[in-house]
Amino acid sequence: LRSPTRTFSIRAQSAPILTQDDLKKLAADKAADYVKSGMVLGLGTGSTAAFVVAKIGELLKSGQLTDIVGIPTSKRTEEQARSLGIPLSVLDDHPRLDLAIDGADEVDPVLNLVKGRCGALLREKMVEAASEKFVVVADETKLVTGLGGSKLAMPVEVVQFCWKYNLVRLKELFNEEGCEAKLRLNEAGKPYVTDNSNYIVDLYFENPIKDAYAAGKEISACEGVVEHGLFLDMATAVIIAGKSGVEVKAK
Ligand code: ABF
Repeated sequence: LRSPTRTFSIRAQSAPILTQDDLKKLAADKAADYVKSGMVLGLGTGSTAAFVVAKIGELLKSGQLTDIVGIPTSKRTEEQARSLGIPLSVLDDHPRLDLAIDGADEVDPVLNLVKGRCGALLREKMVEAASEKFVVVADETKLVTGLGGSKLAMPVEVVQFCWKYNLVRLKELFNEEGCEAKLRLNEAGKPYVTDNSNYIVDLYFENPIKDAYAAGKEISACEGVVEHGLFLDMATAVIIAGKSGVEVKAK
C-alpha cells in the first residue's frame, strides 16, 4: 500500500441544493488558494479546470494576483486563458512549474488518477510531471475504490498509423479485467484527433485494474502508444467537493 493520505474537511455552512457544476466551482475556488503571485502555473483542461482558469483570470483582473505565467495543457485551455488575459508560455521556455491544477476522471484512495477523457492527457501529463506541486480538482463523483472502476473510458493516445493493431494489443493486455477497447470518435462520427494529431483508444474495464503500475508500464511498452491516462504518484493534493463540503486530501 502507498503512503496514507491526510484529509482536511471544510463543511458547507448551510445545505443548499448543489449541482455538479456548483461542486466543481467550489473545488476550483478552493484550489485558487494555492496560487500565489509570481508563479509559473500549469493550466488544466476540462470543465472543472475551466472554473480554475476563470478564477485565475478574475484574480489577475482584480489585481489580487500578479506576475502569473500560465502553461496551458490544451489548445482549448490556451484559448480560454488568452481570452481572460492570462500571460501564457510553454514548457520549452518554463521547464519547471511551481504548481499545476487540473481535473481528473477517477481518483483512487491513494490519489492515483485516471485522466484524459477530455482528450488532453499527453500535454496534461507533460505539464503536471514538470510541476513541483500538482493539485487535482474534482467533485465527489470521481472517487473510485480502484482505477478503471467507474466503467467509463481509460484513454490511451496512439499514433494514427495502424491504430487498429494497437487497439487489439491494448485490449489483450487486460483480458482478466474484462476489457473493451474502442477508437474514440468525434461528433461527426470520425476518429477524434488530439491536439498532437494522434488518435485515442478508450479502454473500458469490467473490473478495476489489478495493478495500475504494471498496467501503465505494459501500455507504455507498446510501440505506437504515445501516452496513457494512468497518472500514478503525481498528485500532491486532491480537492474533492461533495454535498457536505470540500475536502482536501494530501499526500
Ligand atoms: C481533465 O478534464 C482530464 O484529464 C479529465 O479527462 C477531465 C475531467 O473533466 P471534468 O472536470 O470536465 O469532469 O482534467
